[in-house]
Amino acid sequence: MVSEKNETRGTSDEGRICPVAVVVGSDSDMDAMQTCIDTLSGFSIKAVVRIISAHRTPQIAAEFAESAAKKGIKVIIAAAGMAAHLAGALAARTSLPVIGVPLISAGGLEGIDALLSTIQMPPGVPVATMAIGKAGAKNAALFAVQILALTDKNLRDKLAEFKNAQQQKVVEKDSAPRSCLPPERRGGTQKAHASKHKKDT
Ligand code: C2R
Repeated sequence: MVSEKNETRGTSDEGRICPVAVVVGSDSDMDAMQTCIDTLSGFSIKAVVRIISAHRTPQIAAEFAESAAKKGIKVIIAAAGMAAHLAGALAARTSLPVIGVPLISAGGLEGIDALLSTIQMPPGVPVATMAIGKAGAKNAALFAVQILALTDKNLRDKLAEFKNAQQQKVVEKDSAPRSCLPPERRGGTQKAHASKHKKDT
């Protein structure tokens, strides 16, 4: 039986409706998924975080998925290692978008086991599967933000800022002096690169 406490935790965090739930199969997955939680926080999204296993707590998993939409959750992120059936099991019981994150688990097959278990869903029950590990954890958060941004202008603006900042970081790194580059590229800016390219063509 699912306790009253579990019901409340699933609805909100500190009395507030959370649009994203981050569900992990075990507390041993929390380190990898902290990246996901931190990325969501960067967009001022506080997630409901739950440890639920389709294998070890199947009843709680079923009840969580079936009641998620009416609790105000809009996107479920499900992360697990080994035979990662968690995302698929939740997706089977809700129409909310489910984003799966395959994780590397001690004793597992470097995440390939979790990747295949998460991505190879039968037709009719989609799970949006991310990359293995921390890259996937971060992208799961961004994908959830993109879904929520469809109906939230504030989030759309924040996503645009995020993309600009990300681009800027790469451009700055590209401008840093590097001895292996030809002299005209050392310490050059993107503009310098563009003008050289123009001259060459
Ligand atoms: P423990 O570290 O607790 O032994 O778990 C977890 O996500 C974790 O990566 C080992 C691994 O088992 C995974 N697990 C699943 C599911 N439940 C737990 N794949 C599930 O329901 O899919």
